[in-house]
Amino acid sequence: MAILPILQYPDERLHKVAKKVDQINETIRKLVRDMAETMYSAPGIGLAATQVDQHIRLIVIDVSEMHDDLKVFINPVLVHSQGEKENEEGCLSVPGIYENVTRAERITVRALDEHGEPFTLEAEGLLAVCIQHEMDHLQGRVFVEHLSHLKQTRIRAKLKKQRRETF
Ligand code: K1U
Ligand code: ZN
Repeated sequence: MAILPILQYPDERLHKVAKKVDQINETIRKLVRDMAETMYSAPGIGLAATQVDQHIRLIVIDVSEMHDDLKVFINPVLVHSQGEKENEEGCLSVPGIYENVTRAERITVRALDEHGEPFTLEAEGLLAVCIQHEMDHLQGRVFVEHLSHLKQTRIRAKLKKQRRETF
């Protein structure tokens, strides 16, 4: 397995729209394992292929405390959403920034697993927030782009300062 580099906002590649996976093979399963290892080591609770510069519709998520409930979504489709709720979000591509975003409270998503088996999942709470955050990544959208232009400008300045101080 391997830990993959994660693209950092405002890298333009984070704005690419991911393409459908047309064949679920050993290459895809290796990417799933590498993305899971990258997510767990970050640490994070989700990761979209876009964030590791692979522009295909693939997401991994594990919101369990014990890191023992990996969920793999290939070609996910949101089939139902209900309600609205504001939640604090973070992003491995925007380190150190946590902001409130309003999203659907309950969702139903259809996807394929890493063996190509279709499944339907109803989610609420952190899992629902995380699925919507990761599906945004597949559309080339980073969570800070839900915020005002003023907040986005401030976040970019903060990240620049953070990076100047690190390197
Ligand atoms: O997409 C990503 O960069 C992953 C992101 C997912 C996410 C978190 C919170 C709300 C919505 C989506 C993260 O995992 S950020 C890190 C984080 O939230 C976390 C890290 C360790 C333990 C618990 C949470
Ligand atoms: Zn993210």
